Amino acid sequence: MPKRHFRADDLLPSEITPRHVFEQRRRLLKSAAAGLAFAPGVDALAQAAGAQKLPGRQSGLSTMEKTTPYKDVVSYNNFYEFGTEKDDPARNAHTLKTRPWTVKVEGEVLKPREFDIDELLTLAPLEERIYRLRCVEGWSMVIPWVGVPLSELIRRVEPTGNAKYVEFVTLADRAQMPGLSSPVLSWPYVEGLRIDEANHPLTLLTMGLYGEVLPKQSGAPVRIVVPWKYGFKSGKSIVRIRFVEKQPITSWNRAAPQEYGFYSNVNPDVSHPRWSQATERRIGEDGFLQRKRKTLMFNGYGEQVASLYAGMDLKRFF
Ligand SMILES: Nc1nc2c(c(=O)[nH]1)N[C@H]1C(S)=C(S)[C@@H](COP(=O)(O)O)O[C@H]1N2
Ligand SMILES: [Mo]
Repeated sequence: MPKRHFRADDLLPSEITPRHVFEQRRRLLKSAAAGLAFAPGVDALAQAAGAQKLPGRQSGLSTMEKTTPYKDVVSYNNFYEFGTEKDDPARNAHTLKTRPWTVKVEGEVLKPREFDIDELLTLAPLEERIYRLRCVEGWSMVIPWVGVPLSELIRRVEPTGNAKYVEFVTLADRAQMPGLSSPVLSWPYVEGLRIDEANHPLTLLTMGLYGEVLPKQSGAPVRIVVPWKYGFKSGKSIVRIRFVEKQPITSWNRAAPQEYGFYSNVNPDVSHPRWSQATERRIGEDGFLQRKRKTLMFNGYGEQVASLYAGMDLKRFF
């Protein structure tokens, strides 16, 4: 893990929000943290859905890009357990029971244990991190996530020297998840990271977004967000975290190994076999005059994470 501290400015490879716009947004977000309304529409929508507030302190690791409108964040989703169309999760995820909820942590650790969702919420001060999320399909969003560094959980279970990888297993319950009747993926949805990736300060154990508890379609009650990797690495509705010696077999890699490697770092130079990854479409901006954005290496987080892959051929380890 790099020793230096990051500044928000490190995260601005392309577009810099004018200072005054950023300051204004910061003030608005601060008032949100204080429990006041912050963006027209957000609160109304969230309240209608019965959402609970979950503010986090502003993180210096946030990008200053404009956030994707809340309504797009909660209506355009990938969560195959609730269907494969983008609007299926918003329509179907109401059957997900998010409490009580525990996450079992096991494998190569000295202190295996279960964490109740309420313990995860108090592991460390909640932070709001505005991160880009870039899907392998070629679209992206900018979302104010709320969570704690995953490293806060990891240090409490004390991984052994054999813990080289971390496997994330998500809920698979046919009674709650209509999508499981389709064999589109092998269930449960499994993802994995190398231990240094899991411990990286950018990797967020995420319980909320836009100042509220995670909506069900967004992976409630707890998911991972790994901002420099394609979105599918960020597993939703996690029930088990296993520390292992061997690289885990992940659901997408198993389904189509030529298309989805284990690393899946955002990389404009490595095309998906069926399409280029050179550009992306920012959700919420689509319109007639909207130009495509250039995909950034490591989704714009290269300065923070490139050292994790020093000496690796990223075309081979895609
Ligand atoms: N359990 C589970 N997690 C998942 C998925 C899924 O189908 N099931 N889809 C992934 C994909 S492909 C993406 S792009 C992101 C989307 O997250 P969002 O809908 O919150 O934007 O979730 C990821 N996590
Ligand atoms: Mo995705």
